[in-house]
Amino acid sequence: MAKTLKETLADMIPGLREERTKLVKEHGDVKISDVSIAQAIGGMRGVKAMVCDTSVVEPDKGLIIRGIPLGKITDLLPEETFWLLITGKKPTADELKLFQKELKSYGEVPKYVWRILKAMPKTSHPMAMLDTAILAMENESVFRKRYAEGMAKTEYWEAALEDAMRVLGTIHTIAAGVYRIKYYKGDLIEPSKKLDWAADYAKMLGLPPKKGATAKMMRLYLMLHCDHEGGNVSANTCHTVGSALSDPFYAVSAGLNGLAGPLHGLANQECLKWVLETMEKFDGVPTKEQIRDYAWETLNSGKVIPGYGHAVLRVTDPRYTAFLEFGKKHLPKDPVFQTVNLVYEVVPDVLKEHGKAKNPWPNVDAGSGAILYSFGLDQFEYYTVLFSVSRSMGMLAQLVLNRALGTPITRPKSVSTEWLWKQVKK
Ligand code: HAX
Repeated sequence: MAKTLKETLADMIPGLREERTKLVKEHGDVKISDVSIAQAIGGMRGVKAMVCDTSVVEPDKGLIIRGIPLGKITDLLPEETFWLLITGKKPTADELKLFQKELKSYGEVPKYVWRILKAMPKTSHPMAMLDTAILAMENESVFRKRYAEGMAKTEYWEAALEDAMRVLGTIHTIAAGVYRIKYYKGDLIEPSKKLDWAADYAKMLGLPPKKGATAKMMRLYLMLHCDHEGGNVSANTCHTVGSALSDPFYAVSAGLNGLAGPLHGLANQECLKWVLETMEKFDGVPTKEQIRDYAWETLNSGKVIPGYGHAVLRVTDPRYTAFLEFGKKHLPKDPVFQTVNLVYEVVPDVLKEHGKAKNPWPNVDAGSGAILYSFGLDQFEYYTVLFSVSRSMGMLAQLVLNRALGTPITRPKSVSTEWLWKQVKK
């Protein structure tokens, strides 16, 4: 008989704990990184000082989930992806079915969450609404209650998993509610008892089904944004907050606040805006020469070209490639998608000539907005909410594993500028 996620994790965790203890006891002194002044000042870029097993990002390959390059698993459902992230294996058909059923049993959004969202100013950013809702739901935290009752350290992961299931089971419903409340789309749409996570989200947003293509787009979108190893702003923030044993509602809400930044998740809203501005300026699909001119105009005015560059990647993001393939299949004649394609042909050379960006290639955000736009999601500032629904999977998988492994509170050492000068003079 198929095992639940909790049973599967319970089988895995003793081995993982043993491995971690062995690494620290027998090899704890092995050096894995040096830190330069440039790195200490420059956002710790490249410093290896945390462990994350859910996925890795190779500069020359992109996202690899549990040893599998992203390009090979883009057909996984988000639920299968979450299972893979947290357990390291794809679920069997029976495990998937059981997990989907279980996830639905955590799907109730408390009424006070809707009241809070409806009371927020209509000018609130949808990310502020989503993050507030998740934080408000902290009231439901099993982790917090059990901690107050004196739960043993070895049980932290079980309570964290309970909360993780509650966040995952409700975040798509809350996100859809944010959309409908914020953009006056009418009454909230109830979750379905049958649809998978992504298809249900698309339905609750109220998007037209387009003969099943909308559900396919949403599955792909939610799969592709699921995780990006541990050091990015949202994952790292969630990790740090969770390491203080703040429960998963606090930690995920905090991580999502980081995702709301324009250099991180908000870039997808900025990116489509840039593409549409180009189209508006040149009255339709621009020529390559016109895109080149506009790219230089953007750079010369001291702005970045959104959707291009990355802190780790040094090749075209495989997530961008997956969107490109989807677009070629489903939207070949869409003018916005055609413009995105042209931008890809022009901007890397412009950025190379500009000479600043270490990576002139597109990241995930360069193409995702065009796809969402053509499926009727024309509220750009909402795009990061979709990203958040997906990224909650990675943050939660990492968090549950960290509680299972007893990862201690994060506390790197900071140094003063004066101390840096002393090192320079030594
Ligand atoms: N356009 C113009 N300049 C760029 C650039 C771009 N797309 N990407 C990097 N640069 C510039 C940087 O601003 C920096 O300039 P300064 O030295 O004047 O500060 C210089 O090139 C070196 O930066 P880098 O080392 O190549 O890049 P960072 O690791 O510092 O930053 C960013 C990575 C993704 C933030 C950066 O490439 C950027 O701002 N890109 C545009 C915004 C974007 O697409 N963000 C989404 C990233 C994906 C993501 O996390 N999504 O959630």
